[in-house]
Amino acid sequence: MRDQKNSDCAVLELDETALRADHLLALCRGDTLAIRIPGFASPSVIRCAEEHLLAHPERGALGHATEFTRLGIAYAEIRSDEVRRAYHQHAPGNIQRVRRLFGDLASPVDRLRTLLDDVWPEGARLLSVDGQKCFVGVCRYLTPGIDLEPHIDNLEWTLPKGIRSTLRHQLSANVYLQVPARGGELELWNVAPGKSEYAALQGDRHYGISRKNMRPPDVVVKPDTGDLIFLNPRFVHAVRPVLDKDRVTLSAFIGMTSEAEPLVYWS
Ligand SMILES: O=C(O)CCC(=O)C(=O)O
Ligand SMILES: [Fe+2]
Repeated sequence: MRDQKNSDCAVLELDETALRADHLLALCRGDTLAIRIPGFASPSVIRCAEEHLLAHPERGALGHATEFTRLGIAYAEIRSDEVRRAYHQHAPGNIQRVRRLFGDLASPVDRLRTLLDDVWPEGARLLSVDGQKCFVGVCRYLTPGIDLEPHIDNLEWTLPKGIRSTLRHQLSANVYLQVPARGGELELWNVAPGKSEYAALQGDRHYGISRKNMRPPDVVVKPDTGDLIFLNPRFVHAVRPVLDKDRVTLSAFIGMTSEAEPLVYWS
């Protein structure tokens, strides 16, 4: 298990135009725990999200966990062939729904996609699994009282049987569209458990690690509205309980095989 106490360069704060492939590689290696790009979503994009996204009529409960709501099915929710089919079938429509919602403005998800394409030597593209397009840009709503327990994320857990991922690294990217005044901080640990270590920390929980089994986080980041934050989800991370209003994000995972291959993204 990687477990180094070194929070010197824990969070790198950058302007969008300064982002380079090396910064993403540093995140993959665990040299930095997060990259924060303030103001990635402009005030007019935020206003548009407030008008059209926050109370979206199709906002629904997450398949396996009704305390979380989201817009669009995420790959990590796939537990059956039926959901897998629905996921791919609705992927293009779900992408277009977020795009349309921003009207004449570029959606933060599309801006993230082009940013990754520009930054990475071989560009970036939407992930396909077995020839089928994935969705990207799930909108997650954490309502007051809700938190995300310490956890890690891994694409491999929900790939169809017989399909192995060639990804060497996975990153998370979140654009913060609404942040509560109190709560909703992102907690990061400089700890990347392997499969069996994670299972041991988890016990018989259906997701995540109990907070009492973790030391205090190495870094706590309070996102600001409009931020884009990248993190490495193989390192344990969590979100503190949201207190006064919904915490709303647009979210994507990013996969990396090598510098000679395009990045891939999905939700
Ligand atoms: O919403 C956040 O700040 C982080 C969510 C998360 O768990 C992830 O991006 O992997
Ligand atoms: Fe996560």
